[in-house]
Amino acid sequence: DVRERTLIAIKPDGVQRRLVGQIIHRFEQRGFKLVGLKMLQASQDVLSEHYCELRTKPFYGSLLRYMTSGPLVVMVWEGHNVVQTSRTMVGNTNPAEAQAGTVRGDFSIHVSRNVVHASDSVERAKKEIQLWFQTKDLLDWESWDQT
Ligand code: DAT
Ligand code: MG
Repeated sequence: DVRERTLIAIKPDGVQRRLVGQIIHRFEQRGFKLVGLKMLQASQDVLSEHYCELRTKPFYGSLLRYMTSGPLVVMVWEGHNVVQTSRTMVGNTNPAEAQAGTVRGDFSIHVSRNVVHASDSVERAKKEIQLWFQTKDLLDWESWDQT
């Protein structure tokens, strides 16, 4: 499905460390299409919905403190198999196990500061995109190379 979409978020450490451009560059270079982008300070409400499946984890409190510690850059990327390919590009949740060449493998060392979020399934991606974006803020633009 060439219209598949995923949610990618650059976490506060990624913004602090000036990695925004490099991360966006990797998705553009791979060939995905940017259809939504914004910088924001996340609210507890949105984050507790975003990470609802982790509510009972021991690290949940510190995860929410980290995610609200500074601005995020939240994006929607579109293209064939974008959910799965993005997960590969982002790398293992634990940077110690993330391959070199992945975002986490190249830019991070600890699971609690792993630079970037990527939706883990097409279903979750749909929910996350709805949670972070209004439909009107997602642009359905046509690539020149497809006309
Ligand atoms: P991912 O972000 O790769 O989808 P996840 O959904 O399992 O991973 O967890 C969400 C985030 O929670 C993860 O990016 C960092 C944090 N996290 C996960 N496991 C953790 C752990 N054992 N200790 C601290 N933070 C953790
Ligand atoms: Mg996840």
